[in-house]
Amino acid sequence: MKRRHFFAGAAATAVAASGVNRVALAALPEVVQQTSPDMAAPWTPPGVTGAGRPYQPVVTLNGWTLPWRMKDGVKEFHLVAEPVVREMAPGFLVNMWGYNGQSPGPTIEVVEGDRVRIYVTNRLPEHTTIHWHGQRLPNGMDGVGGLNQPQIQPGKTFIYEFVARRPGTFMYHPHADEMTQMAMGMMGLWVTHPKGRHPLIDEVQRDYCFLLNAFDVEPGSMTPQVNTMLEHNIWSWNSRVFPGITPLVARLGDRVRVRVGNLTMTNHPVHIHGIEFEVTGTDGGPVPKSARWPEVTTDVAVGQMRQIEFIADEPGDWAMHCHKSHHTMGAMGHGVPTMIGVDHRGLVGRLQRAVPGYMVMGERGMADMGEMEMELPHNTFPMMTGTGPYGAIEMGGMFTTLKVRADQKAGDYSDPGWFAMPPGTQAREVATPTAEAAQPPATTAEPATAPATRATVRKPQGNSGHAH
Ligand SMILES: [Cu+2]
Repeated sequence: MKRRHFFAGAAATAVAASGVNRVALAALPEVVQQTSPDMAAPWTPPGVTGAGRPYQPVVTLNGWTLPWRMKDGVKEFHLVAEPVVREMAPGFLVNMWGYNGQSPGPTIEVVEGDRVRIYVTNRLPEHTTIHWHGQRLPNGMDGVGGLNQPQIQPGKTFIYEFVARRPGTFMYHPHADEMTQMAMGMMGLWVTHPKGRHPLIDEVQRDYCFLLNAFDVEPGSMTPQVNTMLEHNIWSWNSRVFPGITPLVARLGDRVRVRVGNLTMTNHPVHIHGIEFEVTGTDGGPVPKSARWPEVTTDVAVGQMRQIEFIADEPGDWAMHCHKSHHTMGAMGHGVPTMIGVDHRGLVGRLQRAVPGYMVMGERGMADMGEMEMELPHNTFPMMTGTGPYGAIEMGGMFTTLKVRADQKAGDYSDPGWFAMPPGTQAREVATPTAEAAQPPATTAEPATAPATRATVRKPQGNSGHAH
């Protein structure tokens, strides 16, 4: 009797604090955890009575969809805010805060018109809340700590409950100590599918989603620095970096949708090779067809979502990346001096006597970094990394591939391997007509005796330079 009173009392207190109705007194939904950073197969709801309307599920890059239970016509979810360890790339582990074992948290997928109840349990060392970015909902469910609700204290569980009123792509993240909690990886995606046919939402064969996020993890350490505003050194998609990001796979001719949300503190021009796409929706809703235009890059500003669509009608392995070249790099500091054109001859031996192991780098550009087997500090990843069928792919961070294949089966998201190019369709070396034309451009700097205003220009044809 005492025991029962105790539990009833505890539940009543939690409910009173959350200000939600009595249905909450029922047992909490099971907490589903995911510890693998592998991309989960699309989650199709169980075919139980009242499971809701069917839809084409999304696939979260290196992520998963949170299962729900149906209770009295309400879809119930249980999110647990907690410390997690995320593998950002093979061998590179970072201490983050996330939800249900991962950062980002699981994707929540519902259908327009669904009544949704989300239990949020706080296992962090400080209070938190969840804001449902972009959703139409009652003001008290909007999740801004202090403004719309009291904070969820450590150890407590709150309930959010509302109807998913409009279809689209949304994000969720704390609105409590945002700087720290988002820098630690607390975020997730929410997809509301349209009920029935929607004039502005086409059916697609593949529907991918991911969040742009960023971390500042000192090489050799495991915990992000949370006060960094712009100089992050880890630029990631769903808390993963190339070569750890799953490729987007499509069958030739598929209509593909990609939903990209930005919860970093700078914009990211997301670029896809080989196809043209249209922005068919934002976090504000579907874009009218008359307002769409073809693009190959779309800038996703801070706090925005861009939903893009294309027909995968060109077979191959197409690069897909943020077009800011520093965002396709690994964890190297930006304090490295530019060494292009600097003549190191005669210097290395002397430097190595003072600094054993000193290495000349960068005097021909930085491409050598992609192939160099440098000894890295513990727990980081190379600045340029990943190997393709033709050598090092000199990228890291926000980079992956779009793999389009004629023989990819419908619903098969597995990596088909590298593209076999039809004979005669690949760039190749040409036999040089003269020895002179094969000369590489000079790399030495101007003579030390030259006046400061003088520059030597050499043309690729091997013509001697002329002065300016
Ligand atoms: Cu970027």
